[in-house]
Amino acid sequence: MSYVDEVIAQVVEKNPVQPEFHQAVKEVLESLRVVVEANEEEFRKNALLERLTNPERQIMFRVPWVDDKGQVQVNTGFRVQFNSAIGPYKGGLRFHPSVNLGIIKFLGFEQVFKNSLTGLPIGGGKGGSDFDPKGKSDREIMAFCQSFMTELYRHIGADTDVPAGDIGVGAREIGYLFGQYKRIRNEFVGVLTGKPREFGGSRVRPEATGYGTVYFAQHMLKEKGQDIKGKTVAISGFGNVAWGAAQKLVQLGAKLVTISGPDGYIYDPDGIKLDIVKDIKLGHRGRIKEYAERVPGAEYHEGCKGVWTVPCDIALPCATQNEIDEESAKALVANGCKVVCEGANMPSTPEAIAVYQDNGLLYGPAKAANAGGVAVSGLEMSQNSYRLSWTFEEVDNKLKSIMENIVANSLAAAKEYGHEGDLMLGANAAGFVKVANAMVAQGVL
Ligand code: NDP
Ligand code: 2IT
Repeated sequence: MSYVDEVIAQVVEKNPVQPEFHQAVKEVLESLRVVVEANEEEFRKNALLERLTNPERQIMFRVPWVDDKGQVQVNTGFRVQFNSAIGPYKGGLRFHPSVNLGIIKFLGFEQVFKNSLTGLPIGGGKGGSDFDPKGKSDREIMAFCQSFMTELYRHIGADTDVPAGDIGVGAREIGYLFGQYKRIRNEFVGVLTGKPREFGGSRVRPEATGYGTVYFAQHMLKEKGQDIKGKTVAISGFGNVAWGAAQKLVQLGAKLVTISGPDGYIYDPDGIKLDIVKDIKLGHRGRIKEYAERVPGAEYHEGCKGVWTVPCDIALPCATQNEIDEESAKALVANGCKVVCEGANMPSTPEAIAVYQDNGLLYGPAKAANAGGVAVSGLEMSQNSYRLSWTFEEVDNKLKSIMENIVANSLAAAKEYGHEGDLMLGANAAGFVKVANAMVAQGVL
């Protein structure tokens, strides 16, 4: 059996009931086959793939908190410190009822390669809780965040592990988490990123993931001599990433025709009006259905998968994992879609990716295309260390060049390993090689 297949089999056997983690490992290792084969003896001797797929540390803890009725609630907290070969662990926190150890491990594993691709000195980690922020009062969110940090603080630090946001964790949650860390440690340091601007947050961080995904799509198209201007785009989600992407698309002259939530989607064939979206989203944290009630000609449809059945040139999945399956991928192709660029983490199933490949779509894989968020988090860490704050233009220009470099480095790696134009293989290879070299250089850890 080849080394790659041996390690995949071990991961499946040793990590039962973690299908998302298996999926992420299989995708990376299978596309790294050519790289591994070229160095098989050295990698095997160093047990490099076994070490790469085993987190350095996995922390699980109880999070008790009191709800508005005086009832004690109990959730589970997670932090998986996956790999620190090239820098302190870095990655978001997800608060969503679906969170379990396997989901956090898939996200942490992806984060290792993504962070390497940014070119910044950051290792990979991820955390979160099965806490559901939906429908909770501000006080309940604060109580939960304070309890969560009362355990997490002992495992993190500005030079050890620097969490940020992900699904269900935005500036409000980061604020409460930061406050509690500062109170317990009596230290004002850059231990979290995605902070509000008033206490060390970087400009552009709220928009960074979405902006970065659109910059990535723009560079992919440019490589093919095409412009994003005038293209029709379908987006899923209605959160941090979708909102950043929507704003940048409209600025660049693309036509955005959808947004979506877990229950349904909006289709506005005349182009989504961002001022209305902003009012619903930021004005009163409302539901997307309201958009169709306010905009003549816009339609609301039940079911989140339908968003992939509208005619479009470009699809930007920005909601969650495995949101595009084989059927949705085929629907995209049938309706003329030529580009899929992933804002969410692992939004396409392996079968969907095969459909993109078989039909010659331009495919920007998540760990490359959504790296803009963590990249600006890395820039926030630098600004916090320097105790200064860069302008919007400075950060945005750095983000643009990081995304451009990721496209260029991934294409170069794809070419080096004989798969010209394959951004998935190229991104996995480029991200992996740096981490692998650092691990070997640091000895048996
Ligand atoms: P948010 O919580 O801000 O937004 C998530 C959005 O997706 C919400 O609108 C949510 O709706 C919607 N959603 C959740 N589940 C589904 C579903 N099954 N179908 C359709 N819509 C759904 O999270 P983010 O925008 O931060 O994260 C979105 C994705 O991007 C995730 O995969 C995340 O891991 C990834 N990502 C995030 C980064 C960041 O910087 N925040 C960086 C890189 C990747 P509702 O609120 O109604 O549940
Ligand atoms: O998936 C991701 O890259 C994030 N949620 C952002 C992580 C970060 O540390 O900014």
